[in-house]
Order: sequence, then C-alpha cells, then structure tokens
Amino acid sequence: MAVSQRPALLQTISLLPSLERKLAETYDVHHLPAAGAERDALLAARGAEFVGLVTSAGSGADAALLGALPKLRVISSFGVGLDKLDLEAARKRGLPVGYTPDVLNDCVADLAFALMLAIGRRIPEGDRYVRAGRWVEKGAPPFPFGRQVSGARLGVVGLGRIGRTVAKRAGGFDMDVRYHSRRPVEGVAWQHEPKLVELARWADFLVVITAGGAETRHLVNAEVLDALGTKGYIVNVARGTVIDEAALVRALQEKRIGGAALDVFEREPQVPPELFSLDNVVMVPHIASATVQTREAMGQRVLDNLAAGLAGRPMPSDATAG
Ligand code: NAP
Ligand code: 8YV
Repeated sequence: MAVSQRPALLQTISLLPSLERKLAETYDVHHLPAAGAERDALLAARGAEFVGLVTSAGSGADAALLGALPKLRVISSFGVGLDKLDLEAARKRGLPVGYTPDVLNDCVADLAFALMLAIGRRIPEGDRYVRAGRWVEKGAPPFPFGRQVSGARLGVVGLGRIGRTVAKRAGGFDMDVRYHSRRPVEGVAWQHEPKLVELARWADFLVVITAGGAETRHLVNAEVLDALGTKGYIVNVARGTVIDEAALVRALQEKRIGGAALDVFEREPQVPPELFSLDNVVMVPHIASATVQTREAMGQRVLDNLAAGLAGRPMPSDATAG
C-alpha cells in the first residue's frame, strides 16, 4: 500500500456522510473493523501509523484501543457524552479529546419537551387509537384524558449545559422548575434540591439529563420512581444506565408511576420487550441530537477539533481542558 503524506486517521464507526467526505478530503482515513481477528490484525500491523482517532459518543475508545495506537496525537469524538471514552487514559498521555458540547443543547432540550408532551398528552397512544379506527368504533371507550404540561412542576436531574436549556424552555410553559445535581449551580434562579428522591416526590415531570458512566449508574432507582408515583412522568434523554431499567419496567407494568418517555436504554439498541405492549411508555431510538442542523454542527466541531489538535493549537472543545 502506498504511503500517504496526509495524516493517518482511524475512524471507529460510520459517521455523517458529509463529515466522512470532508475527513477523506484532508486525511488518510482508515475504518476500524468490529471486534475480531480483522480488527486485531489492522491494529497490530498499522496501529503505530495513526495520529488521529475519530470516534463518537456511542462508540467511545477504551484503554485497549488507545494502547494499540502509540503515536496518537488527538482524539475527536462526535457527541458530548464521554461515558464510553477512557478520558483518564487520554489525559495521562496528554492527548486532547475533542467533543461536541453546546451545539446540541437546543436539539436535545427540544426532544425532552417533545417527549414530555408525547407521554403527558398521550400523543402516540392517540395516534394508535385513530389509526386503529377506534374513534369511529361504536361503543369504544372514549380516549382517556392526559396530563397538562404547561404549569406543571418540572424536576431537572442534572443542570448542566442541556439541563439549563431544558429549564429555560420550561419558562415558556409557565412551569415551576427545581433541579438536582451534586452541587448547586451558581447564578440560576431555579431551586436546588440536594436529594433526588425529594425532587421526585415534588415533580410532575422528571427530566433526566446528567452525564452517564459509573457515577450516575442507577441514580434513578426504585425508591426515586416510587417517590415520583402515579402523579409523575419520567423522561430520559441522558443515558439508559442512569435509570435502573428493571425497576422502571416493573413500575410501568404495575402502574406505580404515571409514565415514561425514553430516548435511551441500558443495552440499546436492545429494549426490554415487556415495554412494547405498554401504553404508559413512549420510546424513540436515541434521536435527541438527530436533526440535520444539529448533526451538521456536530460534524463541523469534529473537524475543527481535529484540525486544531493536529496543528498543536487548543481545540474549540477539549474534554481534557479545564
Ligand atoms: P454537562 O454540562 O456536563 O452536565 C452534566 C450534568 O450532570 C451536570 O449538571 C452535573 O452536575 C450532573 N451530574 C453529574 N454527575 C451527577 C451525579 N452523580 N448526580 C447528579 N448529577 C450529576 O453535560 P451536558 O452537555 O448537559 O450533557 C449531559 C449528558 O447528556 C451527556 O453526558 C450525554 O450522556 C447526554 N446526552 C444525550 C444525548 C442523546 O442523544 N440522548 C445527546 C446529548 C447528550 P454536578 O457535577 O454538579 O453533579
Ligand atoms: C449522539 C449523544 O446520538 O452527544 C451524545 O452524547 O448521545 C448523541 O448526541 C451520539 O453522539 C452518537 O453517537
């Protein structure tokens, strides 16, 4: 194989076609095969050639992969979540880690509201009712009432970049907002609730938007769900791991909470099959940042981070900085 003069990049996963085209214009891009003999052979033969690793929040990069890339100078990840990326290993090697914060705040906050409205106002259930011809069916029970979203109590779990955007949106819905995080956030008017279980007891809607990873695993457990109770609805746009999914399935089956609207799952794309037949849950396939506009902006940030890192300049968004 001819030796390219362009910086060699390893890409762990398929990305936006426009981003892949732009990467290929500037870099010598190689795709990492899925786990197995082919992947091992590529890393053993060519691992020392790669100066850049392009990955995504969903794909990440573990210590073994980073260890197989001894000449790596930068990592650039498509997405803001870092739960699948070994940030500590990157830090130890002084590798800048590009990611895409802020450009997706609006889009994720929009989906949180779409999900709140979908579960509260029973929109997918109403759609199924109309399509099944039940509206015109003689003797069919009337479509049940929903839960008003405007004016309701909103508990935001994790008042970071996205959580703040969700809380801001709630002003337009005249909602009463409180939040839970490990530390109170300075300079915001919303009330901090140090105990998640108390926030759940108070809230009509609980929007989960913390970071993922070991520290938040099963933060929302059976006790929190019982505190939310039948008056409450949970929306998860963070990571599936933040909620104890088995406890959530039980709470939904036993109708111990009002409902759930989920963008993320513990073992996605696998979803607990028990949820398929339940009307008190709305599910979408991890689409919170998936609009043309936001994905293009994320792609541009991936390119900008990469170019800056390889040129030895500070990245626009470096997860190891600060
Ligand atoms: P961020 O600004 O870092 O905010 C994370 C928030 O989580 C902070 O408020 C932090 O507050 C809180 N938190 C962390 N650990 C906690 C704990 N143990 N208990 C309570 N709160 C905790 O991140 P962001 O940009 O808003 O993004 C948040 C997450 O959303 C990402 O990490 C990603 O996993 C997820 N996300 C999902 C999608 C999607 O497609 N569904 C899209 C984008 C992002 P303290 O540190 O003060 O506790
Ligand atoms: C994307 C996300 O779905 O940014 C994140 O953390 O979860 C989403 O925006 C992800 O980047 C694609 O892997």
